[in-house]
Amino acid sequence: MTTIPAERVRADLAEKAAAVLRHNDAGGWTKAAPALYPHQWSWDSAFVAIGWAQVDLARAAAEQERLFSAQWANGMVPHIVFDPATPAGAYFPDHTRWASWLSPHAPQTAPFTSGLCQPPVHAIAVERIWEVACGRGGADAELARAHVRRMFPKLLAWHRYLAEQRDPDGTGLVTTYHPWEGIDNSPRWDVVMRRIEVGQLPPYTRRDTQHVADSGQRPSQDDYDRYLWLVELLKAARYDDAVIRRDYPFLVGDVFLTAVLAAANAALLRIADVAGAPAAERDEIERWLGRGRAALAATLDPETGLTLDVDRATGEPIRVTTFAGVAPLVDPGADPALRAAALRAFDSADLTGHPALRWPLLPSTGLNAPQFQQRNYWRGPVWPVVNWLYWHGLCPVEPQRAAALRAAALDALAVVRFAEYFDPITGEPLGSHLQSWTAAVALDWLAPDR
Ligand code: 2M8
Repeated sequence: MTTIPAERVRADLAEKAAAVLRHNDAGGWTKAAPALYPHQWSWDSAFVAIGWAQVDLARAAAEQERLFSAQWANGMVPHIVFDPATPAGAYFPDHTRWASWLSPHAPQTAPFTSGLCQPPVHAIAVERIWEVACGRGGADAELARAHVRRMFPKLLAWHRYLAEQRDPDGTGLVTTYHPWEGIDNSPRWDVVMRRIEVGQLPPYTRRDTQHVADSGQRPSQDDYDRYLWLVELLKAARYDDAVIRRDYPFLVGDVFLTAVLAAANAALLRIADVAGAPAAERDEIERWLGRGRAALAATLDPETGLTLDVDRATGEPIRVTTFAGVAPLVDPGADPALRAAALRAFDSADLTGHPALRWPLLPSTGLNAPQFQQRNYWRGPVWPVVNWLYWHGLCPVEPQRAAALRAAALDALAVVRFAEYFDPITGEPLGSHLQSWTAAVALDWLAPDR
């Protein structure tokens, strides 16, 4: 038997990853997946821009600018920008179900959006585009400089929305309104979801289970009813943050969102010079950053070393082992003692050190957790993009660990290719097999400067 040299495998992977982005390219923006997710998703598009930077820098910039063209007037970047050309019924819930125009802040003409947001990876992507362009110099650097300048005020408004509307008391811990704000059916939400009583729900037909035939890989019907009931409540509140904060059943102080925002604020500070940002704006970002880091430290459970989300209704920490428990690793500037605790949990048999793992990667839910389900979406499988975020955070402070994580991820991707997520034990690819953000992080991991 002949073995294919690792270099050839990687060159082939990069070529195929670029082909996935081209395949999912809708012209200036990229479908998160061709059939399952035929619109532009917020955090997907940030990763996608990082991937495009390896293929076509102008296209990377366009990806972000298209997403932000639908930014709400209050700074929120919506979690979906719906493609007016995609036939109604291709994805559910569509823009009519969201009716985001009920908010005076939302776009009142197409392309319409959803009424939620997702983790703010966007500044991290702008910084990466800038870095790649600087490595190339010339016209690429000029293009990226203009991109940074255009994006900076939009990113600032976006982070300000999160700092002020999702954390009005200035505690630093940012609040999530809905599982669809990124980590869909994670067991992190179980305790809050169980409390939700579904009222008169307009009838609906799920589309996701038509694309992913094995419904065991997707959220349950009970979950789906609750997701949609929350959307009805958000519409009744006209997506007004003040109303939502007062009277709404899903409010979680989210450690992962908080850590991503900290990393994104640090990235925003690093590109502030390129953008020519005034001192007052830098001070504002510094304040958000300090608050976020302090809040993360306050969520540490000393017994397990995990940072824990907070159920806002009861003020209680949510005890479950998921990747969010090691969220401080996403932010290289996290408090060193906090990082040390997170590293111990990261290496433990609860997470990357479990002997049954096919590759030592971070699973969405810890393998020893009672909620762990190896093929069910965010309840067990490995998500390559999540591993990219942790790898990115580890690079400056734990270079050896970061190198090991990247190597394991590339070994995995050589097998699972561009699956949305995969079984952490068998390595079976799951969900969509042409997921844009998986292709994008593959391209970045394979970049010459990585
Ligand atoms: C998943 O979420 C969407 C709803 O937004 C869905 O299940 O239909 C999540 O994995 C989310 O994090 C991701 O951004 C989206 C598109 O890939 O799919």
